[in-house]
Amino acid sequence: IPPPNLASYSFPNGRQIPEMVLNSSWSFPKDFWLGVAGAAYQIEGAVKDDGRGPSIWDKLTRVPGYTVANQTGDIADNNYYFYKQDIARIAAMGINTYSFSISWSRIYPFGAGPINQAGIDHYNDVINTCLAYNVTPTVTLFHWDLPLFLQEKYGGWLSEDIVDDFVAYANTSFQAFGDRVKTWFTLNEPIVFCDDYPLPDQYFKNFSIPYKQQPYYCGRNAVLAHAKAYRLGKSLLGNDTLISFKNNGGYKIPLTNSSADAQAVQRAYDYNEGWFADPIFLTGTWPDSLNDYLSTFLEPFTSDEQTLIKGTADLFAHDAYTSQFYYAPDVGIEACLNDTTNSLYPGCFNTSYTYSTADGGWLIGAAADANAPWLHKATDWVPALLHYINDTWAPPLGRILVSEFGFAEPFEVYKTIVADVLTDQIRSDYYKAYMEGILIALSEGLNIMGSLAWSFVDNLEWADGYTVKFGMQRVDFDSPSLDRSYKASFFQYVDVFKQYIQQ
Ligand code: LGS
Repeated sequence: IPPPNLASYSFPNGRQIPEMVLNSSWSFPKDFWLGVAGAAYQIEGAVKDDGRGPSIWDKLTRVPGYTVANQTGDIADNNYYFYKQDIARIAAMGINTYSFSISWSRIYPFGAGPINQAGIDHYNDVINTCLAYNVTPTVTLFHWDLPLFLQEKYGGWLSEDIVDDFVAYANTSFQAFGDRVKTWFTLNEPIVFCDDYPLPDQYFKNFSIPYKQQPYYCGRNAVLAHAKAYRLGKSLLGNDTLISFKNNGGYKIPLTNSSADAQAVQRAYDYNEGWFADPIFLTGTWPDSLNDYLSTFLEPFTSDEQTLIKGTADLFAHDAYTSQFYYAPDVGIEACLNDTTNSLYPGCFNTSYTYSTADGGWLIGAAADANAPWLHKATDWVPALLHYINDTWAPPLGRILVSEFGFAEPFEVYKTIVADVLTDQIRSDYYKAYMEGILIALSEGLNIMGSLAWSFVDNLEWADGYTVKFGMQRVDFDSPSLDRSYKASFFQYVDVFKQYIQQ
């Protein structure tokens, strides 16, 4: 792939690259959420305790080779038992918001049916502990750990049966915790659990739906489940409660100035962000370019469904880690679209992480990457992406939340000296540049509600097991008490905030 020509690149919203940074005009509003995030299966452990039922991840981690070294979340950070320490430690750093997910299988061990009171008691105490420490809890209902029974009963998200079961689970959670939890995310990154994270065929696939179409059945059911849960949540909890889903995706830069690459970028946004954001924020249905393909096999949303779906988010919660280059397939977009055997169909865009390969791509977005062009610096792409979201999906009251961002420092897992792990310079630079990117967006008038750093501790990075570490705290996995230690990046994250918080 040739290096991109960035010389005459301009942002789609006409935004110019700031030549000089006017730090004096930067500030975080007083009510900015300085947050951290985690998710149940990645941190809790205790997978067989207190009546929890199995989730698909308990089974996936038993599929030989599915995770690195067959690592599992059986113990993880043992946060199920150590949550009080974990909350105390984030509060001590000055964090004001904690984003966690509920394990559906702790509330409904069978996915549906009998409720497990121990699960409700647990999350009640997590929430109460947050409040006792002046930390605001925000809750994600579904962060990929589907109760195994629902997968085996009807194929999980591939079946429309999931909608009612999800809404029942959401209902129970809203009723149990809604008096204290004022921000809810229904689904975490639906594109990832529908498309990017294929479940092994032999275990989970529904063979009555052609393989290539399965992500879109999942997506259809996910949108409906979200919309129904949203409507229910708002009617139960009222307007002071904010509900949305967590979308995800980085800033997309065309590799060249060709119109084909510009089209590839647009198609990528349609697929990656628009698949869920267009129906929920704009139209009640898919973006046109996606719809051209989906309408060949998927029932379109009825007009009643469109009315149900449209307008079911109170903020745009976006997980954005990086910027990436996009370009048209070699054959061109038209030829790609006409070629149904093409593995890229229906996307017809390619993506590349041109500059950093040493770490498998995670480094993209770091200001510290000496080889990164200016456009890769978080101070440039973060505000550009936030403007793009604001201009394209016009969230209510302009509310945008960076609901995940973070950095897996290259080579961290190979460091043998603990002090080297704890002085994580590159991750620190990433956090600083990212927060400055948010400050720039704020100074340009965007309503960025807060930032939730992923993650407050090293944890199970899904199929990567414990070999990819996103934590701002190290966990000593060899110590019996799984001791946590702050890394320098945690201080850096908080320091930028302290430096610019309105007095
Ligand atoms: O742990 C997950 C984090 C880590 O990085 C979390 O459960 C997810 O919600 C979220 O997807 N997470 C995440 N996303 C980063 C995507 C970065 C894209 C760059 C990939 C380069 C190979």
